[in-house]
Amino acid sequence: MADMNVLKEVLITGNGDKLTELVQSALDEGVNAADILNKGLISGMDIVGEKMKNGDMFIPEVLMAARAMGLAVEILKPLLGEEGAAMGKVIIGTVKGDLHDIGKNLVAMMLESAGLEIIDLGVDVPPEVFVENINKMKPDVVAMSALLTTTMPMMKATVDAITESGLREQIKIIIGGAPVNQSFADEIGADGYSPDAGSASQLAKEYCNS
Ligand code: B1M
Repeated sequence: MADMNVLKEVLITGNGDKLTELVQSALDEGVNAADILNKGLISGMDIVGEKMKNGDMFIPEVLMAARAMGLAVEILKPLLGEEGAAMGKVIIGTVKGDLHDIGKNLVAMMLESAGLEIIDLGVDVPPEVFVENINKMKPDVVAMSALLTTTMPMMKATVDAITESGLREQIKIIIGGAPVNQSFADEIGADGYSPDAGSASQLAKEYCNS
């Protein structure tokens, strides 16, 4: 039977080929795709984070683990979708100064599989680029991701820029990422916060339908 500890170990070593093999065989054994993602890949990435913090892993190794995770997520992607598509348009991006995109990509993937149209602005997105795209693309929801405590203030700067541009009333703003929470969302004037990709998809659907 698939062992999530082995999967985590392989993720940490950054061996993408071995990881995708393990993910495929876990699926073949009937393990649920969401369990592989949450109990294997995301929890493996948490260990990578700990090792990074303690100086036991360095940036090139973390990048290899991140790349391996991306390959594994590609396999899971078609299996994580939801039924019953809701219509709506969402702009998503990681805020300026922040290059972390694994969580943002997972959120984008869940939203897409929930039937929403996604405009992914990528990483390191300045407030004015969010504003420009809201103007041009007329989304229902804007989703922002930040993984660094130092880039959290950029979420407020982005909300402020959207407000100053006069576009705030036309959209809902939702935020997420490891260092942020509901009270930070309230503090910066966002409409909502989601701790993970699944709940982000629920929240975005709600806002698109409201
Ligand atoms: Co970085 N990094 N990193 N890193 N990195 C963290 C975030 C860190 C916690 C590691 C640590 O020290 N323990 C730490 C931040 C400390 C802090 O701010 N308090 C850190 C640091 C310090 C740094 C650098 C400064 C290191 C350096 O250069 N000295 C540097 C900064 C670069 C920059 O951004 N300017 C840096 C660089 C990198 C890499 C490039 C090497 C790589 C990123 C590769 C990539 O993304 N393509 C990397 C990685 C991989 C991590 C860790 C290990 C893993 C992040 C991850 O992908 N997690 C991370 C430690 C950790 O988080 N455990 C760490 C898996 C992912 C699925 O989870 O992104 O949380 P997450 O997303 C979740 C939820 O948060 C939520 O849903 C997702 C899925 O459920 N969510 C949203 C996310 N966005 C959302 C948006 C929403 C809703 C929900 O919108 C509505």
